Amino acid sequence: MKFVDEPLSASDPKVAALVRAEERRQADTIRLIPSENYVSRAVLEASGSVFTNKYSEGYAQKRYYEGQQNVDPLESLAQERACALFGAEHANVQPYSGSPANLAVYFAFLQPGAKVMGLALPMGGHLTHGWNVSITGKYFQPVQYGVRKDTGRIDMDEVRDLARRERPALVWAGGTAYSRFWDFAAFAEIAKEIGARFAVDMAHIAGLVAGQAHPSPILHADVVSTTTHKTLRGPRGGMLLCKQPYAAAIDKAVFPGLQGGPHDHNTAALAVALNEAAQPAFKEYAHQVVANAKVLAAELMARGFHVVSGGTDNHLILVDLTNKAVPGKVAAKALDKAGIELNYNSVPYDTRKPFDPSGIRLGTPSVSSRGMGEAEMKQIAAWIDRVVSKPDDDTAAKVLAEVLEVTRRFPAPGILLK
Ligand code: DSN
Repeated sequence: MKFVDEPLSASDPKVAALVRAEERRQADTIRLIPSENYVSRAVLEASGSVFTNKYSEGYAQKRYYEGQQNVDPLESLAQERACALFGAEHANVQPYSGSPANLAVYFAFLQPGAKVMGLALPMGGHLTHGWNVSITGKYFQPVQYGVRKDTGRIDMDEVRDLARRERPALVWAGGTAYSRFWDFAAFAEIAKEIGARFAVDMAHIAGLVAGQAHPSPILHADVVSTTTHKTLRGPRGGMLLCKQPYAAAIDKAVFPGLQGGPHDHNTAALAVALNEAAQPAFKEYAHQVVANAKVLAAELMARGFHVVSGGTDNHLILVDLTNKAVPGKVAAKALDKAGIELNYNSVPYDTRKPFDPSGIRLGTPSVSSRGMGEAEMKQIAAWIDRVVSKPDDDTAAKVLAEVLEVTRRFPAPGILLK
């Protein structure tokens, strides 16, 4: 039974080496993928705790396994912290991630074949809001709204007209590549008028909502889904917040409807992250994320980059590189070599294919967690410009040397390099 007490480095040097290498990569890189972040050491410690050993199907005081003396208070604590942080009436902290959380919304409220309305994936929406390759677009009837070609923004008159014409049973707001405020009140009014349920997927902006740097959907939506690992800076996972009358249906949809045992180690880490997000420092962080994104967007535009919608209200920037004559994938791969990590992304009305699109998507949650500010955003925009203007190995190597000098001045949270 030697393996039981051996540290990872002794029991599995191959995996240990990959963990060390990933720590080094995350520390040395300017990470701009807007859905990623750095968790604290406390969140990492909780997610690597013995709660990973436990099964606890059910909910507090109503479990199907014994030994819940610590899981029950843990899950209740996470629920209380979630409700307090977001001003919600009920929280379910068991969804494994965002897609299962969203699927639970369908299961709670709809019959197969029902009409659902959401922002189309190529316009900045999410797969699970009814896109055709997703189960939500195959088992339900999708109605998709977009953004205006001239403004890059959602037009609420178009959304209203489409909703009145199609009368979906569920309306989604929320997306993965939309950089503007959502008019949650207008969506709620439209859903009410047609007798639809209104769901908000706030995965990308949850941390901004928690830190009051973005309007909250809680009072407007029947149910709010979120992941917990993006701007919220928690472990990988999902969460549903809803009004009390929907609590039983949502809980039943998550378990036993969709999932088995919750991942209690993630619940522990989520409880820690929710407590961190309730601190005054997190409010400062959320505002810095937005301030940094605005500076980065403005600096890119000053260098001739076409930022979709002409800027950002949140943590995210979508850039159409068509005028630079460099495809998104070429730019993203050259930037990765230069130590600047982002993702290639479709832009609204893209004429290129999703696997080789015209744009890049970037954001400021991770660099803001490192304490970077305006000066660094200006520097990052200049680096992006240099690499996109000349996406070759020589330019990437020169920029990488400068990137390393800056990343070493801003240690990555949660990572103790050995
Ligand atoms: N993969 C997430 C993102 O990057 O936005 C969405 O599910």
